[in-house]
Amino acid sequence: MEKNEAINIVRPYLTKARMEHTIRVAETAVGLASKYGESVEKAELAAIFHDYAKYRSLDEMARWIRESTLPKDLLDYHHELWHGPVGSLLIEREHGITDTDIKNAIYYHTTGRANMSQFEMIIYLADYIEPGRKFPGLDEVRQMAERDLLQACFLVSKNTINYLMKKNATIYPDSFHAYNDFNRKLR
Ligand code: DGI
Ligand code: FE
Ligand code: FE
Ligand code: FE
Repeated sequence: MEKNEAINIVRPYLTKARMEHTIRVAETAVGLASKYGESVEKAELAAIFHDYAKYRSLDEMARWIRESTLPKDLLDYHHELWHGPVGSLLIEREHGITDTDIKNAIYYHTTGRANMSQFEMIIYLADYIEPGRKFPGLDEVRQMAERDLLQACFLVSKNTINYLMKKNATIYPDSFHAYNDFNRKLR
C-alpha cells in the first residue's frame, strides 16, 4: 500500500491532533528505520496505522477482543491498552494488511513485549519520541535513539512504567516483560 492511500484510510478515524501525531510518528519511524536498517516503506505504513483503532468506541473494541483470538485479559486492564491489538486486527480485516512485522509493531506499540523485533522497537520508540511529545526525560531518550535502539527502548519502558506507577495505574504484563527483556539484553 502506498503512503497517501494509508493516510487517506486512517484520517477519517482520527482527530486532527492525532493525525498530526501520526504523521510525526511516521517521519520519526522513517528516520529510525533508515538508521537501523529496517524497511523504510514498512515502517512508514506501520506508523501511519499505529493508532488506527484509537477512537473506536469502548464497546466496539471490547467486542473485537471478546470475539477474536485477542487475549481476554486485556479486558481486565485499562482501555488505553486495547487500541494496539484491535488496530492490528482491523487493518487486516478492513484493509487486507497481513504483513506480520507491521501487524506486530501496531499490536505492541503501547506496551512493548519480550523479544521485540528491531522493527517493533522502531515504532514503539517513534511513538514516544516524535517531536510533538513532551515527557519528562525525553531529551535523554531522543539522544539515545541516535546511538542505541535497545537502550532507548529500555528508557521508554522504564519511564512509562515509572509514570504509571506514580499514578497507581495497573500495568499490563507485557509492559513488564518488555522492561525486563531490554534490561537483561543490556547487561
Ligand atoms: O496512543 P498514544 O497516546 O500515541 O500512545 P500509546 O499507545 O503508547 O499509549 C497510550 C497510553 O497507554 C499512555 O498513556 C500510556 C499507557 N500505557 C502504556 N502501557 C500501559 C499503559 N497504561 C496502563 N494502564 N498499563 C500499561 O501497561
Ligand atoms: Fe497508541
Ligand atoms: Fe507508545
Ligand atoms: Fe501514538
